[in-house]
Amino acid sequence: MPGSVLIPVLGDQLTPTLANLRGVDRADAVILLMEVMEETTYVPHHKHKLVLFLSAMRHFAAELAADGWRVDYVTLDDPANTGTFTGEVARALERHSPRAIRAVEPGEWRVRAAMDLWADKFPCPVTVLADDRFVASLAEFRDWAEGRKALRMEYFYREMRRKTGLLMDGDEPAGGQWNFDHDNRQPPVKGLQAPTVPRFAPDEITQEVMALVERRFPGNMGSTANFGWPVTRAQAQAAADAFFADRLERFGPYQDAMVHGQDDLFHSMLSTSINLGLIDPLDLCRRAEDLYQQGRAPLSSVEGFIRQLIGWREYVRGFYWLHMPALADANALAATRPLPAFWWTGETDMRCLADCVRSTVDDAHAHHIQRLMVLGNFALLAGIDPRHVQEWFLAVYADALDWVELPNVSSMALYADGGVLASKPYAASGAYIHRMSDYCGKCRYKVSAKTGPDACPFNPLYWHFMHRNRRLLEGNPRIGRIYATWDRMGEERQAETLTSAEAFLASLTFSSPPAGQDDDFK
Ligand code: FAD
Ligand code: DLZ
Ligand code: SF4
Repeated sequence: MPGSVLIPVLGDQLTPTLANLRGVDRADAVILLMEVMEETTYVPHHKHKLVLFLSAMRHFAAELAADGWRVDYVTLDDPANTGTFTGEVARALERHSPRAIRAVEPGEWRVRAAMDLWADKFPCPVTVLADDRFVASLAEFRDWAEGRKALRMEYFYREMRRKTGLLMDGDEPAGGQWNFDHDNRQPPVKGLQAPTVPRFAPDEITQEVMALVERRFPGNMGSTANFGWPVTRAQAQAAADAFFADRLERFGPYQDAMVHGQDDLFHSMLSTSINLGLIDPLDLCRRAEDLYQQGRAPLSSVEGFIRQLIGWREYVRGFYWLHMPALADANALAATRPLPAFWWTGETDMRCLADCVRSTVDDAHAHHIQRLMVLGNFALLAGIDPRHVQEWFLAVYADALDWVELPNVSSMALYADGGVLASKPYAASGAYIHRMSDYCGKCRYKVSAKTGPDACPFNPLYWHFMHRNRRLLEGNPRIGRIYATWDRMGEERQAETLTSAEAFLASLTFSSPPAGQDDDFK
């Protein structure tokens, strides 16, 4: 339709009320969805992640077409596909000769940099609208952050509570407290069993994508055979219904718990649906709040869930855009080690790490505390180069997009920004993992042993980390006291500890990430 408006919609913008679709006359628009090699290969994505994005895009295109929109969908196998968003928009201009392009700002810096060139490159006007699917606009976050010496999520979260009115009694927080964090750290009781999370049988569209992914990305992590993530709005709603019915009640207390083989526990498993735009996080918060008001869910669980969404999720997004592009290269602790090979295979005697990697390989998922206190903690203590860790997290989790992955990995887990996001490093010895999980009992290592070949590697690594970063951390009031304990150990035990850590580090083997795609398609 010459003279219409071209509306590009990216793979994480699958929302019918997206800013560039609102107020547009369906008869005057062409929506463009693009499967492109640049997006499918910028890291070696887990196969579930590839299926999730491509299948959800295809389902969204069908939903829009059924709703009366004209949709132009470019598949990955299209022989004329240029492989980039910019190249595909250029081709679409030839097909449709639109009078204007109307886009929504992308979630990633990399894509934003490409989109910023469109206005000069293309002959028609380009409008890039703000992504208003968040509670705080980027300008609001910037204003909040300006002039503050240290940014802390807790204070931003309170602003978001006030702004949304969620769990507020007038000006006061419901229950008289902003935060029920201390109630949300229960270790798992013996025999703790969580309800099963719904999985969605692949329909014809998903099966086609699964075949495409196996054909073109055979070496990537995982297998499409057990794919079960929600790929439509209806499936995302069903997943949310199951969470509210079966798991929200115990979400709070067991938020930080880990149980071998139970990958989801009481978590919502909704991050993929939220990040793709299949489900609105604010709707989820309101549903949780209703359940609290009806007396059907405890405040500590509901507050904990809402904090993750309007607190952490909003906060890391604002933080990402405030600190990019420097954040991507941050390495305050000068960590240089490559990623150990077992991060790709799970082949390690460390039972906690083996289980977290196994869950990741199986389902492109691990829950928060596994990501932070097992995988992230290990990478921090072992001094793994943040760029390798970031690339791994971005590749292997189905919910991973740069804006949410990077601050979590670089600033939260690895302290690579030197303490801008987190007030102290999330560093812990084996005792923490032992307290919060059932991993240690059957591990080949002894969590109670501090040094020697049988000692839990987290124990000497913890002190190795503290020792080698003393200059940077000693002045930190939240961690500095730990050095008094180290000094009291005496030279002999200190030397033994450092030798144990170094022997473990020397035993690590390294490998490159998987190839990414079949050679025939390179
Ligand atoms: P739940 O535990 O049920 O939490 C509810 C929701 O809150 C999540 O769906 C998510 O949308 C949001 N949320 C919770 N914690 C965070 C957080 N720290 N930052 C942002 N949102 C949060 N989340 C991603 O969406 N993508 C990532 O790439 C990602 N990478 C991470 C890397 C590391 C090292 C860490 C420590 C955390 C990361 N997270 C990431 C945050 C969190 O681990 C996942 O959102 C969560 O595990 C998803 O599972 P769930 O939906 O069951 O979450
Ligand atoms: C993650 C992903 C993948 C694997 N493939 C595509 C794709 O082919 N087309 C697309 O529009 N989006 C994809 N995505 C999501 C994008 O990476 C994401 O929308 C941008 O990075 C946001 O800036
Ligand atoms: Fe992990 Fe150490 Fe426990 Fe083994 S003993 S499961 S390595 S924390």
